[in-house]
Amino acid sequence: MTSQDYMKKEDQYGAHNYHPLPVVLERGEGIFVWDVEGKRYFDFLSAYSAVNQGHCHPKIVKALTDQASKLALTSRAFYNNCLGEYEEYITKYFGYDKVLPMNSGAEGDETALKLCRRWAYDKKGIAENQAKIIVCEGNFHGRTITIISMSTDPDSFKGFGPYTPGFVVVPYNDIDALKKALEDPNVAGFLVEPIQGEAGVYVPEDGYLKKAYDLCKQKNVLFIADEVQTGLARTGKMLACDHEGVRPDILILGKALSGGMYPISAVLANDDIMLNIKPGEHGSTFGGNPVAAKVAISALQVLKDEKLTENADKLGKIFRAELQKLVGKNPMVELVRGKGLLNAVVIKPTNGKKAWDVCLAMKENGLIAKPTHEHIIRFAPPLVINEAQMMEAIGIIKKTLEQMI
Ligand code: IF1
Repeated sequence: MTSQDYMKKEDQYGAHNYHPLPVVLERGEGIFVWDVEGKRYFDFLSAYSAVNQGHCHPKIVKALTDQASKLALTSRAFYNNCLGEYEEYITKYFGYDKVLPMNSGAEGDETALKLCRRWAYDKKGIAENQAKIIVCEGNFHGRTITIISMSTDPDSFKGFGPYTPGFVVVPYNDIDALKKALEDPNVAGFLVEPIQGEAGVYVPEDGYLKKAYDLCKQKNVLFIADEVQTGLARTGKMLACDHEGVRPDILILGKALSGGMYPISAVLANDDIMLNIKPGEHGSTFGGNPVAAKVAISALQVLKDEKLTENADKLGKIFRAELQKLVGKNPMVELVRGKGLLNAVVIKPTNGKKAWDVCLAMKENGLIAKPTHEHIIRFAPPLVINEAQMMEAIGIIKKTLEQMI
């Protein structure tokens, strides 16, 4: 079968809820993926930051296969010999009392919302059903009905009402607006992405997160960080909140928690927040299963063993410095922004060509990435990329942008 055959089959039998770049991938290893015709590409999306450790990392594959052939799923109706080991490992890794294991990032965010509301009623003393959670314009936290109820993007929420109440929207990166919203005594939490990924790698001003955190503490409001995309070394620190020394009251992780090997998410918090949810009040069939437990331990170990945080910081600076040289030279390159290896280039439509056309042309030149919204291309390679590979990839990006004008 050719790529066309595969794409036709998906079109015929699959829901049309995506518009993928026309490339059919068959194999991945490290920073590279190969299509069904055997062509190699630099992967500059990393499955939206799920493949930080590189495709099919041998240590993570081994953790998966070893456990999968021993005991894959017990459900939480019974104990197993993997979950406690994982819970101890991840809570010590990030410095929290407890972890609540889930599967998708959206489930992680939903869990954080439930923990926040329950804390509001049981500890802060907000009247039942009156708790409010502040979120930011341009947020992306997943695709469930409650999460899209917080969204300001019609592509996420339009046509899916009625919506879950209890959310207050403030502009991102606007401390005054947050301060005003925090005047409401029924506010229980502030849910924020340290860098807004889907919004186009929107990096807030230095100090925003710390000021926001301090305002929340003054008002006894929980600071909830969605690090599903920004966490796990992606931005050049283990957590994006670490850039400002902020320790979230509730931390949400996902994606690279498995190195792209398995759906794994986790919510971390201390006992005064975590223990308000009692047995039987929350959970999931696969949450914290033995395979997920072993895979997550391995994926976290790889981040530290291979110093991926430091690598992301170093190579991210090279990436932005090199692409910045095109600003003012290539009319298509309007702006370069990001942190670590979570970067984006804002493309100015030129000669009728826009971000999507740049991505198609880069694909022809051996590098795959995808626009977020119409004019922004996100560049997020696996964090295992080395300097020589980064320079080669930058060469492809520059060559492609030259060809477009
Ligand atoms: C899609 C976007 C990125 C996330 C943050 C929670 C979740 C995500 C900060 C939910 C998921 C994914 C979802 C995927 C594409 C991708 C995405 F374009 F949708 F917005 F990365 F920016 N918090 N992001 O980024 O995690 O339930 O997916 O495991 O839905 O198209 P999930």
